[in-house]
Amino acid sequence: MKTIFSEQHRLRDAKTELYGGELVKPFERPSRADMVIEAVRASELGPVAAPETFSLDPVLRIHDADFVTFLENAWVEWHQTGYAGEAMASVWPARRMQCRAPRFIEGKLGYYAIAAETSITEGTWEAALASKDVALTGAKALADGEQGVFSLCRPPGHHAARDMFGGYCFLNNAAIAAQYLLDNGAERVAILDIDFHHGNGTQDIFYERNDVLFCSLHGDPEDAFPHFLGYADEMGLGAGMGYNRNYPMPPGTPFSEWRKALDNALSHIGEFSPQHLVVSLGVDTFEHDPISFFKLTTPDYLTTGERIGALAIPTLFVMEGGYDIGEVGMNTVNVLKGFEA
Ligand code: 7XA
Ligand code: ZN
Repeated sequence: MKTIFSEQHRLRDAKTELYGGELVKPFERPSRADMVIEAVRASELGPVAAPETFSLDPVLRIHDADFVTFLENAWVEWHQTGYAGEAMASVWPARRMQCRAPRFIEGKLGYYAIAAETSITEGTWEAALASKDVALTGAKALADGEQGVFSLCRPPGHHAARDMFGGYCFLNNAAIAAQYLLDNGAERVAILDIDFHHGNGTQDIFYERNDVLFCSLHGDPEDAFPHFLGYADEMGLGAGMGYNRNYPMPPGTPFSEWRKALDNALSHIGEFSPQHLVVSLGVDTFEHDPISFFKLTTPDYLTTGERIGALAIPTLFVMEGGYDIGEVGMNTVNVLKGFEA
């Protein structure tokens, strides 16, 4: 399997994340991608290629133009204020207030952010652009006939909605890739999100559509970020009714339970009969992940890949979460190897 990877991910190197009431070194840091690419190279999974550069057109198929302009200019606008720290949302259009984007960057950050942990820094926009190129290059290879491709995206994307960033995400790489596949011949694309966190952005983007089936396995939002989306009763709306499936699971969930949800999602995907499958691949379901609460072990990722591969649908794996611990590379590669087995 070919891996698409860009060194430009390093441009996303924030120094601060708001976590537990403190400003800490971000969990979403460059070494994550370095560990994954190292494991890919050591595994002889296949060639590693740099991405092509795409225009903003495929991004604007998913994201609103004003949001894209905001992301492009946010760091410069923040820096010009003279604030000493990184650009961080601290005020929101809360209930019974006006939901509009104000002129000053502090207000714009709150308007476009889903949460406060994700600071915007110099280089963030450039890294997000490169990450979407990684996803689109993988999607193009799939459209050209590849059976499986790994887009090692960083920064990740699944929390980004058409006009919102947060949860370490800016552009929704998986959604941009899925739309590219639809725009290049596919009639139906399924997205399977196996990151520990609910893919609120992806769900929101496709919620009223029946050409994209979205299935997400994740920590119950009662207990886990993003808290305000990802419940089991969110099934889609209008034409999209029935094309959204959520599988929230409680703290401590082991693979024996998680795999039942996976099998259920895979059977829906099989019935949907898509031309392509996009997997939002997060490995923060791992038992030792520092910010999550499932109990998957390293061999479980091999089984997960095998089960996805059994569908025999051309599949693009798009990297989402999974934090900076020794096993992050091996767990990711195990999914890809299982898929190919
Ligand atoms: O898949 N998404 C992530 O891994 C990022 C979740 C961000 C959680 C922040 C909670 N303080
Ligand atoms: Zn996650």
